[in-house]
Amino acid sequence: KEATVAVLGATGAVGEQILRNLEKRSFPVKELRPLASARSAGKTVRFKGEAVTVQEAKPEAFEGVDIALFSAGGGISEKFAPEAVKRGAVVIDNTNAFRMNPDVPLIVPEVNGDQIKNHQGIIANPNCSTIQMVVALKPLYDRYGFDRVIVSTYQAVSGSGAQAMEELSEQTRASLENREVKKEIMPVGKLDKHYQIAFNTLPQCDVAQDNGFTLEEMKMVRETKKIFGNEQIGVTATCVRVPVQRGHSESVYVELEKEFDLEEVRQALRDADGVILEDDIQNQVYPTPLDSVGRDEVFVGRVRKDIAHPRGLNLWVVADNLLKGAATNAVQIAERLVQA
Ligand code: A2P
Ligand code: 11C
Repeated sequence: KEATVAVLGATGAVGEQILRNLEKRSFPVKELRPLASARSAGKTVRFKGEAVTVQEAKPEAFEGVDIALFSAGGGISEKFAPEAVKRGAVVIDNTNAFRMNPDVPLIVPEVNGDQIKNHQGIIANPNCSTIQMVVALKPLYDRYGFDRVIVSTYQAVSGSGAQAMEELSEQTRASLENREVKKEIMPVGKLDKHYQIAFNTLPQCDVAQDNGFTLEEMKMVRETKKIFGNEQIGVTATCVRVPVQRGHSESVYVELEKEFDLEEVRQALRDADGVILEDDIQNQVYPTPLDSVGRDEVFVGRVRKDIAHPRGLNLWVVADNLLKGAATNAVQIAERLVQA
């Protein structure tokens, strides 16, 4: 079925990748409607070799839209999702606005794609660092079970948007040229205090919560429970920003419920939907964020048995945060909607 598709945030880091993904996957687009702020109205975006004019996001812009992909920030989603749904669109929302709403399915197609049908107009795309972790853990959860995950992330600046990518480049140039390093965005654009990200790591992605964790860390906790449909799964996360443009990496540790054979674990990962195993440390084979750029899959390496716990398993999980972490996952959900 052909669909009229709106992309809200079409000029942003994720929006741009949504357009590329719709093209690459030959999504049946009847009409594309790129939407952004008033600042971008009249600019054009490239789609299937043509320049398509960006419109200002307004409620009327959703008239006649079948599928609306949102990636313009949580506040914008809260404002426009009800307007789009009222006009008959299904919203696939990339922000944190509706993820924990019980009426909104939180979907990673490889893990819980069967729940897409339960939507009432809005489907949420999980946070990028959650998506890649649950895709890698799904085959292990099904085969061996677990109720506790310990994760540390190494997150690229593109998770904070196009301006953050520009800030990393400019800070790197300024440092190397002994110019003043301007600190305006990282770690969190909307906070007043900023740190240098070039040649540094920052143990903060998103705002602080009352419990001492950051919102990014708490997203990993809550979203993992919801996606697996198991409130008993405990996640403890430390989310760190690193001076990488694209591609999030994660050190993931799980204690499996059943005994496991390492070769069997590797085979389960090889067989899993959306996973590519790159695991041979003796020959220096493992995934890196740079190699993940432009790829839709989740890459797993450094698979090893904990020395201190007989059922402990360590993994290194890498994915392009703008693709499987955002645009690809959203377009995969849209594909299931048009196929239904
Ligand atoms: P614009 O380019 O007009 O500011 P990123 O995550 O890379 O920072 O991108 C954010 C996206 O969200 C951009 O496409 C941006 O459009 C869009 N956006 C920001 N504010 C608004 C708004 N008030 N209404 C609609 N879109 C917005
Ligand atoms: C980051 N994970 O890397 C964030 C970006 O809740 O969708 C995505 C934020 C979100 O900073």
